[in-house]
Amino acid sequence: MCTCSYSRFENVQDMNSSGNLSWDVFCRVVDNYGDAAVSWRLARQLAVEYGFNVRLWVDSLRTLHALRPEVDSSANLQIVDGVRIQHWQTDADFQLDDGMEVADIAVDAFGGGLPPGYVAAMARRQPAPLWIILEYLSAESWVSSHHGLASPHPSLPIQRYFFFPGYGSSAGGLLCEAGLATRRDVFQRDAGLRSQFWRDIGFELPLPDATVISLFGYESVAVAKFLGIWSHGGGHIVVAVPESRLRPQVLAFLGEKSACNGDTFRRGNLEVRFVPFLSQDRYDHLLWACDWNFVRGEDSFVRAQWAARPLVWHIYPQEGHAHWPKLDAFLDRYCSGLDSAVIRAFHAIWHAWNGSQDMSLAVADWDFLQKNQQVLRTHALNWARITAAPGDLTANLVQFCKSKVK
Ligand code: TRH
Repeated sequence: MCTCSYSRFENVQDMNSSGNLSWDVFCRVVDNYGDAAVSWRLARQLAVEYGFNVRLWVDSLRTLHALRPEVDSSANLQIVDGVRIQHWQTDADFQLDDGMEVADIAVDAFGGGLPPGYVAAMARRQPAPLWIILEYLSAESWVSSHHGLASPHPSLPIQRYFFFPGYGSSAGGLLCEAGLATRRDVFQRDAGLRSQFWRDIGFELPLPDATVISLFGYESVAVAKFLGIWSHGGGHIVVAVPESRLRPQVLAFLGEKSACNGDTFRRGNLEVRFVPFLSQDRYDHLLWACDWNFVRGEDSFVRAQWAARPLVWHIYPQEGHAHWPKLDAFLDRYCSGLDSAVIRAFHAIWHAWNGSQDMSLAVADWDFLQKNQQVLRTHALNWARITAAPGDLTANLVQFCKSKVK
Protein backbone atom coordinates (compact mmCIF):
# COMPACT_ATOMS: atom_id res chain seq x y z
CA MET A 1 0.00 0.00 0.00
CA CYS A 2 1.04 3.64 0.03
CA THR A 3 4.67 4.41 0.89
CA CYS A 4 5.17 4.72 4.62
CA SER A 5 5.34 8.16 6.19
CA TYR A 6 9.09 7.75 7.01
CA SER A 7 10.06 7.80 3.32
CA ARG A 8 8.12 11.04 2.92
CA PHE A 9 10.12 12.71 5.68
CA GLU A 10 13.22 11.79 3.68
CA ASN A 11 11.62 13.64 0.76
CA VAL A 12 10.80 16.60 2.93
CA GLN A 13 14.39 16.77 4.25
CA ASP A 14 15.52 16.48 0.64
CA MET A 15 12.92 19.05 -0.36
CA ASN A 16 13.87 21.37 2.46
CA SER A 17 17.46 21.21 1.31
CA SER A 18 16.15 22.75 -1.92
CA GLY A 19 13.73 25.10 -0.08
CA ASN A 20 10.19 24.44 1.13
CA LEU A 21 8.03 24.63 -2.00
CA SER A 22 4.80 26.62 -1.93
CA TRP A 23 1.67 25.41 -3.72
CA ASP A 24 -1.52 27.01 -5.00
CA VAL A 25 -4.25 24.44 -5.80
CA PHE A 26 -7.10 25.87 -7.89
CA CYS A 27 -10.46 24.05 -7.81
CA ARG A 28 -13.51 25.01 -9.86
CA VAL A 29 -16.47 22.85 -8.79
CA VAL A 30 -18.13 21.76 -12.04
CA ASP A 31 -20.88 19.77 -10.35
CA ASN A 32 -21.18 17.07 -7.69
CA TYR A 33 -18.35 16.63 -5.20
CA GLY A 34 -15.40 15.12 -7.01
CA ASP A 35 -13.59 18.28 -8.05
CA ALA A 36 -13.49 19.59 -4.48
CA ALA A 37 -12.88 16.08 -3.12
CA VAL A 38 -9.71 15.51 -5.12
CA SER A 39 -8.39 19.05 -4.70
CA TRP A 40 -8.91 18.94 -0.95
CA ARG A 41 -7.21 15.55 -0.54
CA LEU A 42 -4.19 16.73 -2.51
CA ALA A 43 -3.92 20.06 -0.68
CA ARG A 44 -4.28 18.42 2.73
CA GLN A 45 -1.69 15.76 1.96
CA LEU A 46 0.84 18.34 0.72
CA ALA A 47 0.38 20.34 3.93
CA VAL A 48 0.05 17.55 6.50
CA GLU A 49 2.53 14.99 5.17
CA TYR A 50 5.10 17.24 3.50
CA GLY A 51 4.81 20.41 5.55
CA PHE A 52 4.50 22.58 2.43
CA ASN A 53 2.82 26.00 2.38
CA VAL A 54 -0.44 25.24 0.57
CA ARG A 55 -3.28 27.52 -0.53
CA LEU A 56 -6.46 25.94 -1.84
CA TRP A 57 -8.51 28.33 -4.00
CA VAL A 58 -12.03 26.89 -4.24
CA ASP A 59 -15.18 28.49 -5.65
CA SER A 60 -17.72 26.35 -3.74
CA LEU A 61 -17.06 26.31 0.00
CA ARG A 62 -20.44 24.66 0.50
CA THR A 63 -19.23 21.58 -1.38
CA LEU A 64 -16.00 21.48 0.59
CA HIS A 65 -17.93 21.88 3.86
CA ALA A 66 -19.98 18.76 3.02
CA LEU A 67 -16.76 16.78 2.65
CA ARG A 68 -14.91 18.38 5.58
CA PRO A 69 -17.49 19.85 7.98
CA GLU A 70 -14.77 21.83 9.79
CA VAL A 71 -14.57 24.08 6.72
CA ASP A 72 -16.62 27.26 7.26
CA SER A 73 -18.74 27.71 4.13
CA SER A 74 -18.95 31.49 4.71
CA ALA A 75 -15.30 32.38 5.36
CA ASN A 76 -13.29 34.04 2.60
CA LEU A 77 -10.10 32.85 4.25
CA GLN A 78 -9.49 30.06 6.77
CA ILE A 79 -6.88 27.50 7.69
CA VAL A 80 -7.98 23.86 8.09
CA ASP A 81 -5.53 20.97 8.52
CA GLY A 82 -2.70 23.36 7.73
CA VAL A 83 -4.25 24.32 4.36
CA ARG A 84 -4.97 28.01 3.74
CA ILE A 85 -8.40 27.88 2.07
CA GLN A 86 -9.24 30.94 -0.01
CA HIS A 87 -12.73 31.44 -1.38
CA TRP A 88 -12.22 31.93 -5.14
CA GLN A 89 -15.10 33.95 -6.50
CA THR A 90 -14.78 35.00 -10.12
CA ASP A 91 -11.74 35.41 -12.34
CA ALA A 92 -12.63 39.00 -13.01
CA ASP A 93 -12.09 40.10 -9.43
CA PHE A 94 -9.31 37.64 -8.66
CA GLN A 95 -6.29 39.33 -7.16
CA LEU A 96 -3.52 38.36 -4.84
CA ASP A 97 -3.70 40.21 -1.53
CA ASP A 98 -0.94 42.71 -0.81
CA GLY A 99 2.31 40.94 -0.09
CA MET A 100 0.97 37.68 -1.53
CA GLU A 101 3.23 35.99 -4.08
CA VAL A 102 2.30 33.36 -6.64
CA ALA A 103 3.38 29.94 -5.40
CA ASP A 104 6.26 27.89 -6.74
CA ILE A 105 3.72 25.43 -8.14
CA ALA A 106 0.16 26.12 -9.30
CA VAL A 107 -2.04 23.02 -9.61
CA ASP A 108 -4.89 23.50 -12.08
CA ALA A 109 -7.30 20.78 -10.95
CA PHE A 110 -9.02 19.02 -13.87
CA GLY A 111 -7.84 21.71 -16.27
CA GLY A 112 -10.37 24.23 -14.97
CA GLY A 113 -7.87 26.99 -15.80
CA LEU A 114 -6.13 29.62 -13.67
CA PRO A 115 -7.39 33.19 -13.21
CA PRO A 116 -5.81 35.51 -15.83
CA GLY A 117 -4.61 37.82 -13.06
CA TYR A 118 -2.75 34.94 -11.45
CA VAL A 119 -1.21 33.82 -14.75
CA ALA A 120 0.03 37.33 -15.40
CA ALA A 121 1.65 37.36 -11.95
CA MET A 122 3.25 33.98 -12.71
CA ALA A 123 4.80 35.38 -15.88
CA ARG A 124 6.32 38.29 -13.96
CA ARG A 125 8.04 36.04 -11.45
CA GLN A 126 11.58 34.84 -12.08
CA PRO A 127 12.16 31.94 -12.25
CA ALA A 128 8.63 31.34 -13.50
CA PRO A 129 6.62 28.95 -11.34
CA LEU A 130 5.31 25.60 -12.54
CA TRP A 131 1.75 25.20 -13.88
CA ILE A 132 0.54 21.63 -13.36
CA ILE A 133 -2.68 20.53 -15.07
CA LEU A 134 -4.00 17.69 -12.87
CA GLU A 135 -6.08 15.57 -15.21
CA TYR A 136 -8.95 13.13 -14.64
CA LEU A 137 -8.15 9.56 -13.64
CA SER A 138 -8.20 6.96 -16.42
CA ALA A 139 -6.96 3.38 -16.80
CA GLU A 140 -6.79 3.78 -20.59
CA SER A 141 -3.49 2.91 -22.25
CA TRP A 142 -2.99 6.33 -23.88
CA VAL A 143 -2.44 7.92 -20.44
CA SER A 144 1.15 6.62 -20.25
CA SER A 145 2.13 8.56 -23.39
CA HIS A 146 0.50 11.78 -22.16
CA HIS A 147 1.51 11.77 -18.51
CA GLY A 148 4.16 14.39 -17.71
CA LEU A 149 4.03 15.97 -21.18
CA ALA A 150 4.97 19.64 -21.41
CA SER A 151 2.28 22.01 -22.61
CA PRO A 152 4.10 25.33 -23.15
CA HIS A 153 1.96 28.41 -22.62
CA PRO A 154 1.18 29.93 -26.04
CA SER A 155 2.41 33.41 -25.18
CA LEU A 156 4.04 33.50 -21.74
CA PRO A 157 7.34 32.05 -20.39
CA ILE A 158 5.59 29.62 -18.05
CA GLN A 159 6.45 25.92 -17.70
CA ARG A 160 3.19 23.93 -17.90
CA TYR A 161 2.84 20.14 -17.65
CA PHE A 162 0.07 17.53 -17.77
CA PHE A 163 -0.03 15.24 -14.75
CA PHE A 164 -2.27 12.20 -15.12
CA PRO A 165 -3.44 10.08 -12.21
CA GLY A 166 -3.34 6.46 -13.19
CA TYR A 167 -2.01 2.94 -12.86
CA GLY A 168 1.49 1.55 -13.20
CA SER A 169 4.86 3.30 -13.24
CA SER A 170 4.16 5.43 -16.34
CA ALA A 171 1.26 7.36 -14.78
CA GLY A 172 0.90 9.54 -11.71
CA GLY A 173 -0.66 7.06 -9.26
CA LEU A 174 -3.78 7.56 -7.10
CA LEU A 175 -4.31 9.87 -4.14
CA CYS A 176 -3.62 7.92 -0.95
CA GLU A 177 -2.74 9.27 2.48
CA ALA A 178 0.12 7.75 4.51
CA GLY A 179 -1.00 4.88 6.75
CA LEU A 180 -4.39 4.44 5.05
CA ALA A 181 -4.04 0.65 4.62
CA THR A 182 -3.09 0.17 8.24
CA ARG A 183 -6.11 2.16 9.43
CA ARG A 184 -8.31 0.17 7.05
CA ASP A 185 -6.98 -3.20 8.23
CA VAL A 186 -7.40 -2.26 11.93
CA PHE A 187 -11.01 -1.16 11.29
CA GLN A 188 -11.94 -4.20 9.20
CA ARG A 189 -10.53 -6.61 11.81
CA ASP A 190 -12.26 -4.93 14.78
CA ALA A 191 -15.99 -5.67 15.15
CA GLY A 192 -16.05 -3.15 18.01
CA LEU A 193 -14.89 -0.32 15.73
CA ARG A 194 -17.37 -1.35 13.02
CA SER A 195 -20.16 -1.59 15.58
CA GLN A 196 -19.29 1.88 16.90
CA PHE A 197 -19.30 3.28 13.36
CA TRP A 198 -22.82 1.95 12.68
CA ARG A 199 -24.08 3.18 16.04
CA ASP A 200 -22.57 6.63 15.39
CA ILE A 201 -24.69 6.90 12.24
CA GLY A 202 -27.82 5.53 13.90
CA PHE A 203 -27.80 1.77 13.18
CA GLU A 204 -26.79 -1.52 14.73
CA LEU A 205 -23.93 -3.64 13.35
CA PRO A 206 -25.46 -5.80 10.57
CA LEU A 207 -25.75 -9.50 11.41
CA PRO A 208 -22.65 -11.57 10.49
CA ASP A 209 -24.50 -13.50 7.75
CA ALA A 210 -25.65 -10.34 5.98
CA THR A 211 -24.05 -9.01 2.77
CA VAL A 212 -23.60 -5.29 3.35
CA ILE A 213 -23.60 -2.98 0.31
CA SER A 214 -23.02 0.79 0.10
CA LEU A 215 -24.91 2.48 -2.72
CA PHE A 216 -23.59 5.81 -4.03
CA GLY A 217 -24.28 6.70 -7.64
CA TYR A 218 -26.06 8.84 -10.22
CA GLU A 219 -29.68 8.50 -11.29
CA SER A 220 -30.04 5.06 -12.91
CA VAL A 221 -32.81 2.75 -14.08
CA ALA A 222 -30.70 -0.11 -12.77
CA VAL A 223 -31.25 0.85 -9.12
CA ALA A 224 -34.74 -0.65 -8.89
CA LYS A 225 -33.65 -3.77 -10.80
CA PHE A 226 -30.73 -4.44 -8.43
CA LEU A 227 -32.86 -3.79 -5.34
CA GLY A 228 -35.38 -6.26 -6.79
CA ILE A 229 -32.68 -8.90 -7.25
CA TRP A 230 -31.52 -8.39 -3.67
CA SER A 231 -35.00 -8.42 -2.14
CA HIS A 232 -35.91 -11.69 -3.85
CA GLY A 233 -32.47 -13.27 -3.73
CA GLY A 234 -31.01 -15.69 -1.24
CA GLY A 235 -29.39 -14.32 1.90
CA HIS A 236 -29.91 -11.15 3.92
CA ILE A 237 -28.76 -8.02 2.07
CA VAL A 238 -28.25 -4.72 3.92
CA VAL A 239 -27.97 -1.70 1.63
CA ALA A 240 -26.66 1.61 3.04
CA VAL A 241 -27.84 4.57 0.96
CA PRO A 242 -26.12 7.89 1.74
CA GLU A 243 -27.78 11.11 0.54
CA SER A 244 -27.16 11.18 -3.19
CA ARG A 245 -28.85 11.53 -6.56
CA LEU A 246 -30.04 7.91 -6.62
CA ARG A 247 -32.16 8.15 -3.46
CA PRO A 248 -35.34 8.97 -5.46
CA GLN A 249 -35.01 5.67 -7.35
CA VAL A 250 -34.57 3.81 -4.06
CA LEU A 251 -37.69 5.48 -2.63
CA ALA A 252 -39.62 4.64 -5.80
CA PHE A 253 -38.63 0.99 -5.46
CA LEU A 254 -39.74 1.01 -1.82
CA GLY A 255 -42.98 2.76 -2.69
CA GLU A 256 -42.11 5.47 -0.19
CA LYS A 257 -42.57 9.21 -0.75
CA SER A 258 -39.71 10.22 1.51
CA ALA A 259 -37.23 8.98 4.08
CA CYS A 260 -35.04 10.54 6.74
CA ASN A 261 -31.47 9.71 7.62
CA GLY A 262 -31.65 6.88 10.15
CA ASP A 263 -34.72 5.28 8.56
CA THR A 264 -34.73 1.56 7.72
CA PHE A 265 -37.08 -0.19 5.29
CA ARG A 266 -37.38 -3.94 4.67
CA ARG A 267 -38.59 -5.69 1.50
CA GLY A 268 -38.14 -9.48 1.44
CA ASN A 269 -34.48 -10.26 2.11
CA LEU A 270 -33.51 -6.63 1.60
CA GLU A 271 -32.91 -4.09 4.40
CA VAL A 272 -32.40 -0.50 3.18
CA ARG A 273 -30.68 1.95 5.57
CA PHE A 274 -30.80 5.67 4.80
CA VAL A 275 -27.51 7.02 6.08
CA PRO A 276 -26.46 10.70 6.25
CA PHE A 277 -23.91 12.22 3.89
CA LEU A 278 -20.73 11.53 5.85
CA SER A 279 -17.48 13.48 6.03
CA GLN A 280 -14.84 12.12 3.63
CA ASP A 281 -12.98 10.40 6.45
CA ARG A 282 -16.18 8.77 7.76
CA TYR A 283 -17.17 7.73 4.25
CA ASP A 284 -13.99 5.65 4.19
CA HIS A 285 -15.31 3.83 7.25
CA LEU A 286 -18.58 3.07 5.44
CA LEU A 287 -16.63 1.65 2.50
CA TRP A 288 -14.43 -0.41 4.83
CA ALA A 289 -17.52 -1.73 6.71
CA CYS A 290 -19.21 -3.05 3.56
CA ASP A 291 -18.81 -6.24 1.52
CA TRP A 292 -19.58 -4.46 -1.77
CA ASN A 293 -19.27 -0.78 -2.61
CA PHE A 294 -21.19 0.85 -5.44
CA VAL A 295 -19.38 4.11 -6.09
CA ARG A 296 -19.23 6.80 -8.76
CA GLY A 297 -17.19 9.58 -10.39
CA GLU A 298 -13.55 9.59 -9.43
CA ASP A 299 -12.76 10.05 -5.74
CA SER A 300 -15.22 7.56 -4.24
CA PHE A 301 -14.12 5.17 -7.01
CA VAL A 302 -10.52 5.49 -5.78
CA ARG A 303 -11.52 5.20 -2.12
CA ALA A 304 -13.42 1.98 -2.89
CA GLN A 305 -10.27 0.54 -4.47
CA TRP A 306 -8.31 1.37 -1.30
CA ALA A 307 -11.14 -0.21 0.78
CA ALA A 308 -10.04 -3.55 -0.72
CA ARG A 309 -13.60 -4.79 -1.18
CA PRO A 310 -15.40 -5.73 -4.43
CA LEU A 311 -16.71 -2.59 -6.11
CA VAL A 312 -19.06 -1.48 -8.87
CA TRP A 313 -18.32 1.88 -10.51
CA HIS A 314 -21.02 4.18 -11.84
CA ILE A 315 -18.88 6.17 -14.25
CA TYR A 316 -19.72 9.83 -14.82
CA PRO A 317 -21.94 9.59 -17.95
CA GLN A 318 -20.65 11.43 -21.01
CA GLU A 319 -22.25 12.47 -24.30
CA GLY A 320 -22.38 9.76 -26.94
CA HIS A 321 -21.36 7.05 -24.48
CA ALA A 322 -17.79 8.38 -24.58
CA HIS A 323 -17.34 7.04 -21.05
CA TRP A 324 -17.59 3.36 -22.08
CA PRO A 325 -13.97 2.93 -23.24
CA LYS A 326 -12.85 4.42 -19.91
CA LEU A 327 -15.03 1.97 -17.96
CA ASP A 328 -13.91 -1.05 -19.96
CA ALA A 329 -10.25 -0.06 -19.77
CA PHE A 330 -10.45 -0.15 -16.00
CA LEU A 331 -12.44 -3.41 -16.01
CA ASP A 332 -9.87 -5.09 -18.24
CA ARG A 333 -7.00 -3.95 -16.02
CA TYR A 334 -8.80 -4.75 -12.76
CA CYS A 335 -10.06 -8.23 -13.81
CA SER A 336 -6.65 -9.47 -14.92
CA GLY A 337 -5.94 -12.73 -13.10
CA LEU A 338 -9.55 -13.60 -12.30
CA ASP A 339 -11.22 -16.76 -13.64
CA SER A 340 -12.96 -16.15 -16.99
CA ALA A 341 -16.43 -16.99 -15.59
CA VAL A 342 -15.92 -14.49 -12.77
CA ILE A 343 -14.69 -11.87 -15.26
CA ARG A 344 -17.77 -12.37 -17.44
CA ALA A 345 -20.16 -12.01 -14.49
CA PHE A 346 -18.23 -9.01 -13.10
CA HIS A 347 -18.35 -7.24 -16.49
CA ALA A 348 -22.08 -8.05 -16.78
CA ILE A 349 -22.89 -6.52 -13.39
CA TRP A 350 -20.83 -3.40 -14.13
CA HIS A 351 -22.48 -2.94 -17.52
CA ALA A 352 -25.93 -3.58 -16.06
CA TRP A 353 -25.33 -1.01 -13.32
CA ASN A 354 -24.16 1.50 -15.93
CA GLY A 355 -27.31 0.86 -17.94
CA SER A 356 -26.07 -1.04 -20.96
CA GLN A 357 -26.73 -4.69 -20.17
CA ASP A 358 -29.87 -6.81 -20.46
CA MET A 359 -30.94 -6.75 -16.82
CA SER A 360 -32.51 -10.20 -16.97
CA LEU A 361 -29.00 -11.68 -17.03
CA ALA A 362 -27.91 -9.82 -13.92
CA VAL A 363 -29.68 -12.13 -11.45
CA ALA A 364 -27.55 -15.15 -12.36
CA ASP A 365 -24.44 -13.01 -12.54
CA TRP A 366 -25.03 -11.54 -9.10
CA ASP A 367 -25.67 -14.98 -7.56
CA PHE A 368 -22.48 -16.30 -9.20
CA LEU A 369 -20.41 -13.42 -7.86
CA GLN A 370 -21.88 -13.91 -4.40
CA LYS A 371 -20.68 -17.51 -4.50
CA ASN A 372 -17.23 -16.14 -5.36
CA GLN A 373 -17.24 -13.41 -2.71
CA GLN A 374 -14.01 -14.61 -1.05
CA VAL A 375 -12.19 -14.80 -4.40
CA LEU A 376 -13.31 -11.24 -5.18
CA ARG A 377 -12.30 -9.95 -1.75
CA THR A 378 -8.82 -11.47 -2.02
CA HIS A 379 -8.56 -10.01 -5.51
CA ALA A 380 -9.61 -6.56 -4.29
CA LEU A 381 -6.94 -6.59 -1.57
CA ASN A 382 -4.32 -7.64 -4.08
CA TRP A 383 -5.48 -4.89 -6.45
CA ALA A 384 -5.02 -2.27 -3.71
CA ARG A 385 -1.47 -3.50 -3.12
CA ILE A 386 -0.56 -3.57 -6.82
CA THR A 387 -2.06 -0.12 -7.38
CA ALA A 388 -0.13 1.38 -4.47
CA ALA A 389 3.22 -0.10 -5.46
CA PRO A 390 4.34 2.73 -7.85
CA GLY A 391 3.69 5.30 -5.08
CA ASP A 392 0.75 7.58 -4.42
CA LEU A 393 -0.17 10.56 -6.56
CA THR A 394 1.06 13.22 -4.14
CA ALA A 395 4.45 11.59 -3.67
CA ASN A 396 4.82 11.23 -7.44
CA LEU A 397 3.69 14.82 -8.04
CA VAL A 398 6.16 16.17 -5.46
CA GLN A 399 9.02 14.27 -7.10
CA PHE A 400 7.90 15.38 -10.58
CA CYS A 401 7.76 19.03 -9.55
CA LYS A 402 11.08 18.85 -7.69
CA SER A 403 12.66 17.68 -10.96
CA LYS A 404 11.15 20.62 -12.90
CA VAL A 405 11.40 23.52 -10.46
CA LYS A 406 14.28 25.78 -11.47
O1 TRH B 1 -19.49 13.56 -6.64
P1 TRH B 1 -18.97 12.88 -7.84
O2 TRH B 1 -19.95 12.44 -8.85
O3 TRH B 1 -17.92 13.86 -8.55
C1 TRH B 1 -17.79 13.83 -9.97
C2 TRH B 1 -16.48 13.20 -10.33
O4 TRH B 1 -15.44 13.82 -9.64
C3 TRH B 1 -16.23 13.35 -11.82
O5 TRH B 1 -14.91 12.90 -12.15
C4 TRH B 1 -16.37 14.78 -12.21
O6 TRH B 1 -16.23 14.89 -13.59
C5 TRH B 1 -17.71 15.29 -11.79
O7 TRH B 1 -17.85 15.16 -10.38
C6 TRH B 1 -17.85 16.74 -12.17
O8 TRH B 1 -18.12 11.61 -7.44
P2 TRH B 1 -16.78 11.45 -6.64
O9 TRH B 1 -15.61 11.84 -7.50
O10 TRH B 1 -16.79 10.09 -6.10
O11 TRH B 1 -16.83 12.47 -5.43
C7 TRH B 1 -17.70 12.21 -4.36
C8 TRH B 1 -17.00 12.57 -3.07
O12 TRH B 1 -17.96 12.58 -2.00
C9 TRH B 1 -15.95 11.56 -2.69
O13 TRH B 1 -14.83 12.21 -2.13
C10 TRH B 1 -16.62 10.75 -1.61
C11 TRH B 1 -17.41 11.82 -0.91
N1 TRH B 1 -18.51 11.35 -0.08
C12 TRH B 1 -18.47 11.73 1.24
O14 TRH B 1 -17.53 12.40 1.69
N2 TRH B 1 -19.48 11.34 2.05
C13 TRH B 1 -20.53 10.58 1.60
O15 TRH B 1 -21.44 10.25 2.40
C14 TRH B 1 -20.55 10.18 0.23
C15 TRH B 1 -21.67 9.33 -0.28
C16 TRH B 1 -19.51 10.59 -0.62
